[in-house]
Amino acid sequence: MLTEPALLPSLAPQDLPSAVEEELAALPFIDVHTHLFMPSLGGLGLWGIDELLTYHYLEAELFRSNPIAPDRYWKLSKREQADLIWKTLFVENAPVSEATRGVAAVLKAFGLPTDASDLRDARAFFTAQDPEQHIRRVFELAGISEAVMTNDPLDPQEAPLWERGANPDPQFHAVLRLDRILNKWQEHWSVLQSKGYSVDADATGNSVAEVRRFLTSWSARMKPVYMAVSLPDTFQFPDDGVRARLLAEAVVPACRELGIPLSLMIGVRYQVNPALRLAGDAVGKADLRALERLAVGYPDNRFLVSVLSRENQHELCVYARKFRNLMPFGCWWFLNNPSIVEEITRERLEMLGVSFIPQHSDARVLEQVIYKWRNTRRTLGPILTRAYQLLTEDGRRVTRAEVRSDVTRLFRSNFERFAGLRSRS
Ligand code: RAT
Ligand code: ZN
Repeated sequence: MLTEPALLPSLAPQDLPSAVEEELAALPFIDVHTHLFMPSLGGLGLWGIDELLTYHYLEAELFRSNPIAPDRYWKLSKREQADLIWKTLFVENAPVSEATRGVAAVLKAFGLPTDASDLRDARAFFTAQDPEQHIRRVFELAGISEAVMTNDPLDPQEAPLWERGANPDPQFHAVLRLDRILNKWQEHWSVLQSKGYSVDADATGNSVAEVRRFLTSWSARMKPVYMAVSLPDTFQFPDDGVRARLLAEAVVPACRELGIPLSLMIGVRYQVNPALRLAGDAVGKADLRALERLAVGYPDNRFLVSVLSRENQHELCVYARKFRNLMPFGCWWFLNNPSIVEEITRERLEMLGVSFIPQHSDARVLEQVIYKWRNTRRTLGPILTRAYQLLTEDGRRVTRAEVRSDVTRLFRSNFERFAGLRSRS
């Protein structure tokens, strides 16, 4: 039996909501997956009102409420696109969707009008910001201490910046993204070849060893906290394709040697409507037996896993109960809506306790972290409170220290430990 002093001072049921809310507000979170960039890669980073409005989540919504043909839309300048989205989704309609509401929340956070007929004030505000100071302020407002980037060594814009030696920044962590190598080998093997790696179109001969050499060399340059790939709903492992071979023989051993996890984001149906470009991807239910084979086949590797289909979420929890080398993270993309986040997070808490990472922002535009993390705190507060209320009703009160420790695990230390962050220099 637990002794009374260990439980004291326990929280009375009526104090639970505010205790949870305060702990969530006080902790600086780690944003474990974004598309943001540290200042030394600054040219790549998106920020400001025009980028916020032309986020691909909003572009998808534009085409539902405005008759403009995608072809015509893509010919407009960024400014004209932003004006059109503002007029359609914010002036002619109330911005009630998750992605539109987010823009309103960002404007409000900076004291800008949320119901203006045009973007003059917002543009003037963002243009006046010093980029580096602005990043620090946005992180403060979002309640995050660090953001994990997505860094593509085969991106023609990004790679040269790293090759010249990009200055690291303590608020940003790098991630070696593998989509071009694992999903688009046919289009990219010759790029590796042009960089001095002896690879071929069918990934035969030395190719696998050379890909591993490439990953090792880029890891030395980027110091990634993990490697990552997004995968289709049709992903199978093992199979006799190039992807599975490169995964098994180059990526997995490289991650193991470096002591870093591999992040698998599974369930995208790429370009079901190519006319929408980035907004043209959809979702499909995946066969998570592929994940099972990775987890069981490589017990010394660690896998961060996010699945895009709502239908796969329960299975992912079951697999996480079987394999401690799987870490479920985030409610990704089409799942990042309060109703779905709530369902998934409750399921995870019920099945995994606090041994998972509830959310990442996936921000592509700097200021999005403000609304995305605000929404996460708002959704998570009642869910955690409810879990503690049920526990209290069942006779076990919780202490403030326990709430703090749970919140810390969920939004910081599960990631730090799983990625081995603390053991790095
Ligand atoms: O959520 C998104 O913005 C998607 O377009 C993807 O970028 C996804 O997050 C990914 O990293 O592949
Ligand atoms: Zn992403």
